[in-house]
Amino acid sequence: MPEGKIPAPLLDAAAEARRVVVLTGAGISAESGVPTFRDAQTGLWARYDPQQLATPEAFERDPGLVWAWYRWRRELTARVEPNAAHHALTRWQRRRPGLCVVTQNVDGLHQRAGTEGVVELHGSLSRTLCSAERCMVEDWAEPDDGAPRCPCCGAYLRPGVVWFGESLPEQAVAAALQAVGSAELVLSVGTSSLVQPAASLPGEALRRGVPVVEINPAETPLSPEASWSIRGAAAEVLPMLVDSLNLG
Ligand code: BV8
Repeated sequence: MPEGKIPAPLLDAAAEARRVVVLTGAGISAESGVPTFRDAQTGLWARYDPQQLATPEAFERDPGLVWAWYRWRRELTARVEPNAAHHALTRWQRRRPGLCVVTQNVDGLHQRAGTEGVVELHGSLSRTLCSAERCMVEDWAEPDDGAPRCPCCGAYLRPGVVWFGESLPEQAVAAALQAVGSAELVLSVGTSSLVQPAASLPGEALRRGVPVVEINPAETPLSPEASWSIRGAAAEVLPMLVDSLNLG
């Protein structure tokens, strides 16, 4: 990607900023081989709409199908590695401890790349809950088919993620708002900027006069409002940006 793709004023703002917030979506994990919500799911799941599966109604209707989908995603993400975009954010955070990643992703790849203090707005595939008590469950008997049951109360187990129609964890929302509220620069990387309330976070910064940079190969509803909207893949643009900062 030509160096010129990153505007000089952005390089200056990024080099000076001490408090940076990076809002990430499924696109930052695309180059690790994790299908995004808008890409067709692969194989068996190609015929399902993830937005229909990631709901309490789908789980109520067919817990075995929804559990199998999350088990497939958990096994897929366990087989992939963080990519250069995840690693670039870790490098940046090591030079600027005030950098905070706020992610919509549930794949845990930011943490596996060494980024600290990741705010998970939509939970994590690595956590499994009792669907009745909502307590974390570490060990369970995996049935040949169907969803496993809680060893304590017998209710179905569910993934520790936030489904459409469910409220986000209060602590995560508070942490995200606090980070954006004190940010000097916000990046929005690899998200379609469609899912609320995450999609409203960059606007909170813009309203404070804080610059917002979007990195995405495609246009999104954020593109016309962003201070800079860079058309490019996260694993190309983020390393280029971080390497150009001479963070000392
Ligand atoms: C809630 C976890 C209160 C599960 C997910 C207004 C306010 C509040 C709520 C709403 C509202 N309007 C509507 C709602 C309801 C709903 C919503 O936003 N609906 C949308 C569809 C309109 N929101 C909710 O339900 C939220 N709950 O607000 O609670 C409430 C309660 C009841 C009723 C009302 C309100 C909960 C939302 C969380 C849902 N859970 N994930 C799981 O993962 O299975 S969302 C899930 O989808 C992801 O986490 C992610 O957030 C979203 C997908 O979006 P992206 O991450 O952006 O991924 P996507 O595939 O869409 O796009 C990928 C992008 O990457 C693309 O732009 C592509 O161009 C780009 N890309 C591709 N390759 C690359 C790349 N970019 C860079 N580099 C590349 N190489």
